[in-house]
Amino acid sequence: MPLPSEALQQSFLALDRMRASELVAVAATELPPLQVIETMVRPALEAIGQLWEQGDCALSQVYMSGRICEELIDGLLVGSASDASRILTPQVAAPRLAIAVLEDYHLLGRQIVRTVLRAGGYEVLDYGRQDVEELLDRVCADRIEILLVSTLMLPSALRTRMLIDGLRRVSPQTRVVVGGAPYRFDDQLWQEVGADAVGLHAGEALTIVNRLTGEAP
Ligand code: B12
Repeated sequence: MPLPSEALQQSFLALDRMRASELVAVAATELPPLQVIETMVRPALEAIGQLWEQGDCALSQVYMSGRICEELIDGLLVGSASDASRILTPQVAAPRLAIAVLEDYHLLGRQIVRTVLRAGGYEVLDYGRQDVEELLDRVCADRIEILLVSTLMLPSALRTRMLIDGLRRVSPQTRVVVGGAPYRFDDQLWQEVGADAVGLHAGEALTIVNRLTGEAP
C-alpha cells in the first residue's frame, strides 16, 4: 500500500482529479484540514517539484498538480474561516494585518496562511501577488502593522531584503513575517533578508502573529 501522500502524488501526475479528491476526502474524515495539507498535499507537491528538477516529469504536470491543489485546498478550508468567525470573539484591538506573495507565482502557501489566520480570528488584507514598489505603497496606505510575505523562488525571497529595507524607511513600525520553501532550505535566510520572524508552515503563522501582538508569550 503506498503512503497517502504517494497515492496523491500519483493521482496528480495522472491528472486524476477524482482520485485526488477522494484521497483527500478520506484523509479529512480522520484528520483536521491543516494536517491533511501538511502531511499529504504539501509532501505530494514537493515530491513532484523534485521529479521536475530531475527531469522526471513535465512542467505541465507541475502546473496541473498546482491547479488541482487549489481546488482541493479551497474545498478543505472552506468551512474553517467562516466557522471561526462565528465562534471566536474578534481580537481585541486587532492588529492591521496583510499578506502578499512577492514577485512569485506560487500562490497556494499564501492561501493557506491567510485561512489559518482568519480561522484564528484575525482580519487579513490579501494583496495577492505584488512587486516591491506596489507593496510598499499599499502597506503605507493601509498602515499595516504586520505584513506576511510568501515566496517560493529563491530570487523572490532575496528580493524581500529590498522590501524590508524600504519598509524600515517608510513604515518602520511594520513587522515582517516571511515564509515559503527557500526558508526551509536555509535556516539563516530570514535573518539575512532582515525579517522579524519566519514561519516554516502555515500553522506557525498564528503563533507568530499572537507573539508579535503580545497575545501570547
Ligand atoms: C506547484 C508548483 C508550481 C506551480 C504553482 C501553482 C500555484 N498556483 O501556486 C507552477 C506550475 C505555476 C510553478 C511554476 C514555476 N515553478 Co514551481 N513549484 C511548485 C511546487 C511543486 C510546489 C509549491 C507548492 O504549491 N507547495 C504547496 C504549498 C502549500 O506549500 P508552500 O508554498 O511551501 O507553503 C507552505 C509553507 O511554506 C508555509 N508558507 C508559505 N508561505 C508562507 C508565508 C508565511 C508568512 C508563513 C508563516 C508560512 C508560509 O505555509 C504553507 C503551508 O504549510 C514547488 C516545489 C517545492 N518544493 O515547494 C515548485 C518550485 C517552488 N518551483 C520552482 C520553479 C523553478 C518554478 C518555475 C520557474 C518553473 C519554470 N521553469 O517555469 C515557475 C516559476 C513561477 C514563478 N515565476 O513564480 C522551484 C523553485 C527553485 C528555486 N530555488 O527558486 C521549485 C522549488 C521546484 C524545484 N524543486 O525546482 N510551480
